[in-house]
Amino acid sequence: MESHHKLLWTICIITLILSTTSLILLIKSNPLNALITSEQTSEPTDTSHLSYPIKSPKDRLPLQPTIKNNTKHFYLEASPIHWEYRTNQYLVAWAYNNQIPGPQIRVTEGDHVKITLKNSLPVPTSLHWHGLEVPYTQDGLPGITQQAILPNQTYTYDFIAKPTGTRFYHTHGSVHGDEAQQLDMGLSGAFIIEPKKEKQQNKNNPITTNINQKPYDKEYTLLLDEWEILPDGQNAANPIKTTNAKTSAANTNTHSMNYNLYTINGRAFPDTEPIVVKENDKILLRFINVGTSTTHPIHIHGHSFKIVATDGNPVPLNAIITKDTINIAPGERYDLELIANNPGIWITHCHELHHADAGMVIPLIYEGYNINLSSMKNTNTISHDKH
Ligand SMILES: [Cu+2]
Repeated sequence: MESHHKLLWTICIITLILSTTSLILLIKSNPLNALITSEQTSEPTDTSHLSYPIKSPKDRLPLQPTIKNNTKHFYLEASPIHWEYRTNQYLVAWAYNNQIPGPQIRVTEGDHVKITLKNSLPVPTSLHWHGLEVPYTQDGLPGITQQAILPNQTYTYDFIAKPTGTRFYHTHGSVHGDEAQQLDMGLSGAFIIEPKKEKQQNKNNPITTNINQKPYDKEYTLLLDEWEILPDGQNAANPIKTTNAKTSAANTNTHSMNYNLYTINGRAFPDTEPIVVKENDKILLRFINVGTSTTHPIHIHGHSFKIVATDGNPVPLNAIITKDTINIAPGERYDLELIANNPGIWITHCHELHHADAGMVIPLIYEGYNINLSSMKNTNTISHDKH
């Protein structure tokens, strides 16, 4: 009987040593682990105290227009939500159609576009078309080109979409002086205008035919944003603090631009949705800085890229330069062409490394290498359990 117990103990100890060793090896073998915070977990969290609808990337829906009389009509609704910027980590955001960033609007140059915004926010708001050449009456400036859209009101914008390129839409506030506050709550989204068919065949347009005339295999639109989360978990930009806050900051403007969370497409590392490529793919990366205050030097590991468009406009072929880091200021867009010629697992991140540490990192993964991403998530959970 005693020898049976001894055998069991020996098996237990050997199993423990083996599993600990393999765990250490797993952690060491993954270069991304240095950037992972230990409090991440995929276990369910008690979210009963959250007062707004809880939304995450799985709630994203592509924005499809209603097409009538040759007009593409898009519908947006702005409303408060709890956005899951990391697994089980939430912030109060003001969102278009319950998602951060707002849904991408994608049309062809010359399209007649109508966009109806329903304001379900607690404050008046507006919608501005950044980089689009719209009539000034459609520019969305409250107090200048229109009255702010009051809560529960709708407003329809109407214009011809031009010019081709990476553009975006964002709130312009309710009055002069609250644009930054509203934008810092998350009210922005990409507006991509594709070239007309005849322009697509224009050999001098690097966005469409680019350097060696090979079309892009895949494209990603990446919105960079910044957030200030207070110690009690409130979004500092929120003028209306939730009533169940741990501190009584109700209706106090605590917005001080001490950003401490940086997201790519509404998600913070390690839960940013990765860029997935295939070897030899030609990739178009459309970066848009939708933040209000901070320039991000975006760096891609293991690759160089060509800047093929600035603020949506094609760079002439003889002016295209090659870099691996690029400063992207608030409101700016850069279209980068990347040739997937170095298979493996990489990251793209802000090289203001405090921003990277606070979320602005996105994996760049070649197909066939996904296994390391799941081990990253597993290790993450394990490190929480040990904590
Ligand atoms: Cu940055």
